Amino acid sequence: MAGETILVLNGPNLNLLGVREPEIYGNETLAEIEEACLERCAELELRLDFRQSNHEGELVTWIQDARGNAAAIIINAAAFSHTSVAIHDALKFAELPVIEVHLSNIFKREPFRHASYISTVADGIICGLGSQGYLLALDALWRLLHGNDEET
Ligand code: CA2
Repeated sequence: MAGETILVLNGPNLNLLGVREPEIYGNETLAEIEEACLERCAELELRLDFRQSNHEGELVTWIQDARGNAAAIIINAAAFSHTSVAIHDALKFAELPVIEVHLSNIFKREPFRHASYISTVADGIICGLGSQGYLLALDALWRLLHGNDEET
């Protein structure tokens, strides 16, 4: 069965997805996004560890623990993307492939969302494609981990 573990981290308020602001973030709940990621991981023979926290320190601890336990990280740090040097430092320390995901196109929104502390430590960034961004990130990581010579 499943091979490498992909840690998918979700930051503050993403537990509210599907409940409010569907015009910005879509209709899907975070549980539905997790389910779609699980299905894609099954196809790619990856193991999924999908988490959400409203607490910066908890996200930092999970990133620290990923070193040696996960093969790569997908992170939507939500509002912490725009504020957290601590998450930036933890991702740097983890020395793992990192893909930053945002549901919305942060560059089409308020100027304070245009800068992300995650982007400078990420291998790739996907934004504006809704929940599809998580699935694209899984596909991209599979290729990063296995090279470009095999087709899925
Ligand atoms: O577009 C994204 O994925 C964001 O990371 C979402 C964050 C926002 O602060 C970032 O700038 C962009 C906000 C997540 C909060 O999600 C909510 C969902 C439903 C209702 C209220 C907030």
